[in-house]
Order: sequence, then structure tokens, then C-alpha cells
Amino acid sequence: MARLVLASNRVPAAADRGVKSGGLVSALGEVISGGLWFGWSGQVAKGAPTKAQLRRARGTVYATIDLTQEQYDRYYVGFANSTLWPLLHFRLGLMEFDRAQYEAYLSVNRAFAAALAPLIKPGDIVWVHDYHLIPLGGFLRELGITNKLAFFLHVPFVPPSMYSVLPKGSELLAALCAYDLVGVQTITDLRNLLDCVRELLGRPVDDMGRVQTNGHQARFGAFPIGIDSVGFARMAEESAAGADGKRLGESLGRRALVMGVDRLDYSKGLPNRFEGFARMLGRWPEWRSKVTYVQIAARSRDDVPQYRTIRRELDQMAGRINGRFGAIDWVPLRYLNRPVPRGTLAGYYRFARVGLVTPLRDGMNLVAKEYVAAQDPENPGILVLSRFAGAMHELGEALLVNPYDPDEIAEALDTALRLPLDERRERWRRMWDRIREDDAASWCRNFLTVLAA
Ligand code: GDG
Repeated sequence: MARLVLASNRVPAAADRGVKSGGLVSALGEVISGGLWFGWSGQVAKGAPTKAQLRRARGTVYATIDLTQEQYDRYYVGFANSTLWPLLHFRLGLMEFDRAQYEAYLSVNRAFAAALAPLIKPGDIVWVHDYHLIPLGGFLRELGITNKLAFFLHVPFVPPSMYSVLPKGSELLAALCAYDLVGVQTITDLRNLLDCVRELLGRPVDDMGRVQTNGHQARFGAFPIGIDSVGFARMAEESAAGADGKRLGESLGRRALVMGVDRLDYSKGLPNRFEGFARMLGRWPEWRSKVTYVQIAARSRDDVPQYRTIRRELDQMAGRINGRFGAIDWVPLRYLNRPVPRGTLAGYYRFARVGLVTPLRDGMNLVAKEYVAAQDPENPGILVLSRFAGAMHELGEALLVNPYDPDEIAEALDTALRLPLDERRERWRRMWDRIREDDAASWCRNFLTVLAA
């Protein structure tokens, strides 16, 4: 089998595997063994090196490169997370554009290509991940790399009416066409992206999702990402029965647990979710002292101003909700900003009667799948899920809500808490069958099979 070369903005610390690692790492963990993983080291250094630092762990070579402060500010905080991230999450009001940041985004991608190219061997398959690195493939081609090149976008894609506001947007669409295969999460994202290719690049797309440019053919497809479902289920069962689970169980007493887990990000819809929980307690006072909502929201992207704003807003909301509804022996909302180890998290999910996942927009949302995987088949909880998460396509038996309407969230919570056991079991079983089948390994296999074809 060909060697796999992965490129992503962040490279997992080799020591993190299986401990702190998130979805992408566990999805790719199996196939990367024996391969090479390239990306930013996570470090900001005085002068950016032109050569990657290599280190080997468990049969994988990790090749990383530092950024300078200016590159970090303009490429990472700037164009990637203040232009592309809000735009691709349908938040035009939060999108900023600065030509110098765009230029820095291109130049970091060019520097990454120059550092990666010498590490690529004939026959390697190169698989680039996410919105930070869209132009990387094109720059590798300019350096004479003729290997198979693929790209996967983890975030949603917007329709042409929205995408067309992005200055230089057509250049990025053209850069995507330099790959042999471009994958997105859902058929909705695929339709939006191909509409942009047709309307903004003026290129025809055939019914296999293929686009021709200058004699090169790029294929576009939807590949919904999965999780290591069976492994996660096992971890949840073990962890719930262990010390962490016991501690949570004792702290809850007989109260039902509603659980949310997200990076602290404005795309995750946390203010509306807090408001929905508050309205539920307001409209159905019988739930007071009977339900505890635990929200884990590890801080992320602190250097982007909008992330500091949302953090302040949530701190205030949590204080208000607990002040208004709390009792001497009951804190309605336990809001934690520190990350929790993955195993502990899995056990917590299993305790939760309701998994509350209400992003305003999400490429997939792995938390929704993890919550389902973690349930006890004999007494499963119920998922309340946003209609605007990619996971909605596979998890239609969840209680689906419009996350922009806190009253709808409140109503879904009330319904979820009253749902009889047989209905919970039936809904869970269907979702579990699907996510067990379409897991992380099959996602990888499908993608690489189409690439090879
Ligand atoms: C992007 C796309 C797409 C969260 N808090 C802790 C923790 N997590 C883990 C979760 C889950 C992962 O992080 C988050 O994945 P999501 O899919 O929910 O969201 P993004 O980070 O925005 O990911 C998204 C994904 O890429 C994959 O393609 O689904 O749409 O935005 O695995 O469990 N893990 C630990 N402690 C925490 O406190 N250990």
C-alpha cells in the first residue's frame, strides 16, 4: 500500500494519541501508521525555519514547522480564523478581510509546500486537511509534485450568494481544482461548493462531480466523517464504571443530567443553548432541582477577539441562570472552561439523559456521534441536535431543533426528559447501527478508494 502523507494546520503531539486527541486524530490514527504527518508545530518562533523538524513515534514521522509572530497573526488568527472560519459558518457579520492577511495566508502555504515537498517520495498519497491549507496542493504542484493530491474540508461550505463576498474567493476555488479529489462533509456542502465552481469559476461540473481545468481533472465528493464508534463505546462503558463516573454520579444524586461538550466557539450556539435551558426551567418549574446541565467548553482561539467576547457573554449568562434558579443544594448549570480527558468525557456522556448539541452551523459535529456511541443500550439517553449540524443527515432520530430559537430548545429539552424508555431505545438503536457502520475507518477507506480510482 502507498505511504500516506497528511498535512493539517496542527499536528497532534505524538504523545497525545488516544489521551487528549480529538476526532481527526482518532479518525486518521490507524491509516497514518507508517506514514508522515506534516503541519505547524503550534510554536511561534523568532525566525521561521524553512526546514521541517522531524520526530518519529509509533511508526509515524511527524514533521513540523514553526510560525513567526507575524505569520501567526496574519495567517492563523487573521485570514484562516477571522475570514474563512466565520464566512464558511455563514457568519458574514463576523467576517473581516485584510489583503495583507490574505497575502500572508498564501505565503505560509507556499512556505509549507517548500518544506513538505522534499519529504514526499514517489508513490506517496498526499492528503491535505481543512481551510487553513486550501492552496497547499497548488503550490506543491508548482514545485513539481506529481503524486496523488487530495483535500478534505472539515467545515461547511456556503452557497455562491454568500461565498462571492470573499475577495479573492475565486482564486481559492481555483486552488481546490489543483487536487485530484476534494471531499466535504455533506451533500449540502457539496452542492454549495459545486455551485460556486460553476457560477464563480464558470467551469462545468459533470454528474460525477468532476471539473476540468488546464488539462487537470479534479473530482469533488461528500464523505461524512465518522468516529471510532466501537472503541468509544467501550471507553465510555469502562469510564462510567470507574472513579470519574462514580464522582459525577454521586454529585448528581437522583437528578437527570443534560450534557454539552464543545470548543468555546461562536459557531456552537452556546448563548442560545444556555437561554433554552433557562426558558425550560422557567416554563416547566417541575424540572427545577431535578435536572443538572453540565456544559464543558474548553477555551480555544483566545487570540481572536470574537472568542473573548463570547467567553464574557457566557460567563455572565451562567452567573445569571444560576443566580435566578439555583438553590442551596442545587447548581442548575455547571459550566467548565477546562478540557476534560477523553476517557472521562466518554463516561460523562454515558451518564447524560440528554446530549445537547445545538451549533448554529457545523461541518459534522463529532460530539453528537460520540454521545450516541457512549450510551447504555439498555437505558440510552436522547440526543437533541441542531438542524444545521452535518451530523443531522445521519442522526435523524435525534430530536431536531432550530438552534436560533431558544424556545424550541426548551421544548425539546422538556420532551427529551419525558421520553419513555422504549422510544429512547428505538431511536438510539437506529442511530447506533448507522454510526457503527459508518465509522472513522470506513470514512478513510471510502475516501482513499475514490482517490485511487
Ligand atoms: C471540526 C469541525 C467536524 C471537545 N472538548 C473536549 C474534547 N473535545 C473533543 C470532542 C470531539 C472534538 O473535540 C470536537 O469535534 P467537533 O466535531 O464537535 O468540532 P470541531 O472541533 O469544531 O471540529 C466539525 C470536525 O472538525 C471533524 O471533521 O465535525 O464540524 O468544526 O471529538 O470530544 N476532548 C477532550 N476534552 C475536552 O474538553 N478530550
